Amino acid sequence: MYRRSFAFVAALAAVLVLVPAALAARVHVRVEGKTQTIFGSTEPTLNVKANALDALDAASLAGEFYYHVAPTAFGPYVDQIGRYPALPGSPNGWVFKVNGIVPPVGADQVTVKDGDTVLWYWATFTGAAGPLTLEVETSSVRGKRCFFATGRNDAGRASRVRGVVFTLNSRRVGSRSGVLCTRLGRYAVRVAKAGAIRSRTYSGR
Ligand code: B12
Repeated sequence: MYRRSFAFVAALAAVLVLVPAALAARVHVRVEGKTQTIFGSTEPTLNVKANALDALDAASLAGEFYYHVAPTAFGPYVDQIGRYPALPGSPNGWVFKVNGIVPPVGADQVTVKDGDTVLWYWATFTGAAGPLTLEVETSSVRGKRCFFATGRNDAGRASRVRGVVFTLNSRRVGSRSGVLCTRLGRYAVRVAKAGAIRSRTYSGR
């Protein structure tokens, strides 16, 4: 009798542990700081409880970095990630995108689902619009591997970006055109440009 009720309690405990993990969404998360990547240059997949604020929390847990949430009239507001706080009165601070778009509401209001990508980044505003977030597109052209630097605006619209620096297998290569072609092979590539948010690291053949 004692043994049977022990087995029942153990089974119940296992269910209670497994159910929340099963309910969590599997989400790609990256955090780009002012001067370097704070978490997840390859956008690893994390278990995220429900929303874009939880995605930051999951990354903070996985990457052991500090962040701070302030209560405001609009709701919870992330006023610091890592070393840098968003100073009151300054136009710069922490912004997030989900699947390449800046949502017009707070992070706790944006529910995420399996396969989504959440990017948190330090944004410096020079005008009304935020900085472009960079991506690398790739294709093979006449037996060569070519990389194309693309920038996405707040609404998620993509355009070619010129005057960039690619980091190709740890080697920095400037490109005025925003295109870099090299021989076929294994690569790890990312792209950066002053005033834009560096891309994730893409790797493959
Ligand atoms: C400046 C500003 C920012 C700056 C803040 C810079 C800084 N150093 O603090 C930056 C660019 C960082 C920013 C970020 C965001 N913002 Co903003 N921001 C504004 C703006 C233009 C002015 C706010 C202000 O300075 N008020 C004056 C000061 C004296 O009052 P305050 O209460 O102390 O203001 C603070 C809070 O408003 C806070 N704050 C700023 N934005 C947001 C957004 C949310 C959701 C929360 C909870 C707090 C918050 O920062 C202010 C300064 O410390 C307002 C529009 C407006 N005219 O109000 C939008 C506004 C508040 N932001 C908005 C949004 C959506 C965001 C983001 C969620 C966008 C995103 N997807 O990333 C992020 C916040 C993410 C996070 N970090 O948690 C919306 C909020 C809508 C809503 N109903 O929730 C607004 C109303 C713009 C809009 N019309 O869409 N923002």
